[in-house]
Amino acid sequence: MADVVVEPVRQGLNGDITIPGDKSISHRAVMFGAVANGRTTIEGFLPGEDCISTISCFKKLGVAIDHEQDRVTVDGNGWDGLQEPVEILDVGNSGTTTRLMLGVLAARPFHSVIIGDQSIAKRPMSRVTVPLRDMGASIDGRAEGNLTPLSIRGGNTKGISYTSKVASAQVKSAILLAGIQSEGITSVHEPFISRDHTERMLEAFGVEVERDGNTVSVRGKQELTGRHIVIPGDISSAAFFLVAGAIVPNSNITLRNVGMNPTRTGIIDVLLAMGADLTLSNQQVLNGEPVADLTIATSSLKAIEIGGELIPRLIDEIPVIAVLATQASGKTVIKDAEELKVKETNRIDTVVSELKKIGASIEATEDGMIINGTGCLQGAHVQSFGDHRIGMAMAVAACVSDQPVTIAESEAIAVSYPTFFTDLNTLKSL
Ligand code: SPQ
Repeated sequence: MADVVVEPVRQGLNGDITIPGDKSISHRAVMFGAVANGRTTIEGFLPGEDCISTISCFKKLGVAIDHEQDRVTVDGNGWDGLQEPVEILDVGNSGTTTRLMLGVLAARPFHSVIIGDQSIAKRPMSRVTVPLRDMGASIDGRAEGNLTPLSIRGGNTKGISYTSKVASAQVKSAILLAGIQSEGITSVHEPFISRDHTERMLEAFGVEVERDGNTVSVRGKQELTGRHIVIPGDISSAAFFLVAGAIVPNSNITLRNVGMNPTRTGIIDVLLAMGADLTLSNQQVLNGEPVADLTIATSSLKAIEIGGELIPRLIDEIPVIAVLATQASGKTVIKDAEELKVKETNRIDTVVSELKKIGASIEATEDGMIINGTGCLQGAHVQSFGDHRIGMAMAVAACVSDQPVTIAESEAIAVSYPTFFTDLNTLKSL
């Protein structure tokens, strides 16, 4: 369990870094390549622990995958190329791997078992297992199939028209992945549009996807065709440096190659609404995903209210948005964000408890948090609780604290951003 000490930044953060590959898109590129016909080559893959778990699970399903740094080659043999695994599929810390794989396996005519770490063992899976059972899969596990380990006997699934209570890309993706293997049409309706990387990438692999407002539909029995995929940088990783650049005095940094999918850019809307000095350049489209370079400089910020349809567009950024709010004048209110309770940790509780330790004026609410921007943070010993985003949010807070902050279990950061501290040090040294 590694402690890391993060020093306050006195001279500003300056220079430019290239943001590593998007985690959500990296998972999908490997999964879709694994069930496609032919070779898929991936460039810009995120070699974080979560995405490595996805590779390891699909290898156990008999798929030939070659991985070196940010390059991956996947030799898929279609849906029928997946083989009954003789080993348990270990998803590590990755909710995306768990839920999307459930969708794939629900329609495969064999038995498989999914297990994960202690955090995964607490995360609710019935949001996926219930509709997949309705489609015809047999799935069992602790708490009536809500908790891992989960045992799946798939096959003979039928299309479903499903209304999800939560805006969740993992729920939507799992059902669509089962749907394109099943008889008939499958539709998923969600209250707000969640990230749409599955829809975009399925189309890139040759699948027909229909979108109508908040509803996505696919026809069953569709095959995917292998292809070349270039993955943009992860805006959720960029968010830590966007916030650091906005709040650390005398900063001016450029983040290159950041994915700008509109279902993910809530952090940009928040920064601009708070008054951040943020500009976009080099805008282009890679495999149907928009990308840009982002330049941010220190500025004075004002508090805002964040809720509604914005929440799914920035759900993973809320821990670092809370840090941003500590430096904005006035009261920032984050609401409609109950989903934070079922992430790697209960991120309402963990953000509030750890930011309080470093002197923030912050209170938890039933569906979010309220932060009074005092601008004052102090040195302390904080926990990541094994949650990568809590660890990185605390590191950003440390940059504007009066004394160093020690972060326990900092190794969790490797789940989504293995080179985080290298990039932070690059920006400190220029
Ligand atoms: O994969 P995992 O563990 O669920 O990761 C997180 C994260 O912070 O990296 C959530 F804890 O991101 C999810 C995100 O919150 C990744 C994701 C995806 O790739 O589809 C979708 C979101 O979750 P959800 O439940 O809203 O679908």
